[in-house]
Amino acid sequence: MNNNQTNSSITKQGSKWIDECHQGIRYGMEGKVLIKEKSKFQEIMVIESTRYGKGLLLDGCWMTAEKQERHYHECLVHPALCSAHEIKKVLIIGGGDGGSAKECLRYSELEHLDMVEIDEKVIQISKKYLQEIGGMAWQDNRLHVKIENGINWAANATDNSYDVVIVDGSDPNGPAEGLFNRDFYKNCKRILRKGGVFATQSESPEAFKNVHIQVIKLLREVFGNADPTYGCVPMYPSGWWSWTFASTESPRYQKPNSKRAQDIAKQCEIWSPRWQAGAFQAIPAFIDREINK
Ligand code: SPD
Repeated sequence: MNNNQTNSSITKQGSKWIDECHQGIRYGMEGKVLIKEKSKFQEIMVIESTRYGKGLLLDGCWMTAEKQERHYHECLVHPALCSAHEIKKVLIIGGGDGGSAKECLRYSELEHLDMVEIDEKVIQISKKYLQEIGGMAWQDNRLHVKIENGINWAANATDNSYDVVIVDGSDPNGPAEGLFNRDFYKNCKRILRKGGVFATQSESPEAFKNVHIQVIKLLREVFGNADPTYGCVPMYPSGWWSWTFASTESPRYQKPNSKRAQDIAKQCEIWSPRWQAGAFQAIPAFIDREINK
């Protein structure tokens, strides 16, 4: 039997194909649209998919889905939180669906988590439709949600005020554009404490090759140490995604603290110290050449 369906008219009743179109390729899921609204910043859509549960799109681009989110959030959060010297105070810029916050709040050492999300509607809609993604994060009194522009937040925050800074934004067009530039990265470095770690989603090495390379190069210039990791998020363009980590004194993000890692790995679907070691090694040759020349 052939399970591949290439004809968009063959869908379950009431479902249709919902696609992100990128560079002449469609990345799609079969499902139903539950809500489609315009906020001050973007179009927000939640769908119920046949395969990956409920999913979120911003301006027509896939952000996350219930049965995919751990492929992304675990890989963004745990290399940073397992390796920073301390993790008492953490900042997430973006992350309005709550998935990164949920991963951060697994650490009992964490005392205070600021989440700075520009679009309040993303949070409202995620709380209502995507409860599985944020889990209990929204009820955790260590989480402090600020509705603000993350670039301004980083520019105005006090020096040495966070142990970890995580950037969980969307692609570099629309509201997330300023999360990919030097001034923003300089502020992130300034607000990190000694022994701190910076983490950002850094797009696809295939579908967003230039942005991906630029992020790594800029972070190396600003922090001194920065390295990408690679993994699989099937719903995103090319399915091949990256997260880049940076720190000042040494590439400490490559060495998870074994006690923390042991506790967290038990709760993870994708991340483990072994996954992390492999992910830092699995640099595609064409990217390796570009970032080291
Ligand atoms: N092209 C997709 C980029 C999405 C990166 N952020 C996703 C947000 C999930 N919390």
